Amino acid sequence: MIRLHDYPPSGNCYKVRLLLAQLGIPYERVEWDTRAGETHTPEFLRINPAGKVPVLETEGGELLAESNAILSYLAEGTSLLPEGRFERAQVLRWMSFEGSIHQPSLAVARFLVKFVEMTDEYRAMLRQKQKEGYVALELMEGHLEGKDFFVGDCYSIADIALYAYTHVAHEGGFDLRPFPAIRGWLERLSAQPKYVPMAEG
Ligand SMILES: N[C@@H](CCC(=O)N[C@@H](CS)C(=O)NCC(=O)O)C(=O)O
Repeated sequence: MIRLHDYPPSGNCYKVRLLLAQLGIPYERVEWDTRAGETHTPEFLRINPAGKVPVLETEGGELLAESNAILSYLAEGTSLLPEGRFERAQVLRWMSFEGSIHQPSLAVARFLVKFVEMTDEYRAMLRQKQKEGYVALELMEGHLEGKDFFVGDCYSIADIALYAYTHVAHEGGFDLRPFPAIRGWLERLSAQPKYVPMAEG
């Protein structure tokens, strides 16, 4: 059986749990408490030398790190990863955007608000991350106007990748009221069959 090396509060791990649930794939979970440093133990570093979850362990025992790589692996051959060359590249585009612009701002802001004891230095960092996060949200809003999903007319892993930290953006101090297209898209995603929320994922 597939095994997921997981940490429940992590949006990156939730992306994988959401996709596994929607594809109806059974899996085992091994939890590592990142805040207690468990992903930097010799035992975990053998699983991922980068010291980060999620990591997927395939049925054959292969190890795959990086949430968006895991989404691509699991979605292969399903409707969640389009077949057309251009559409697949668009999925990659939005997952790259998530990894390079969206996650480093929205996920880090959430981390600072939720998990870090505030100092002046962290407060300044939070302000910067929120500024960058709003730029990412503006871009998403512009793209989603008049569209149901990020790529073509279909729900894809690009949506799942971006959903994870957008639906908890308020936890990082973001106000989504000025973003009606994003709010509509969030509702559409949570209405998908076999949706699981983050806490129960
Ligand atoms: N780019 C990676 C980021 C993974 C990541 O930052 N994981 C966090 C939890 S959300 C982690 O394991 N942090 C532990 C640490 O850095 O010590 C991905 O998309 O999977």
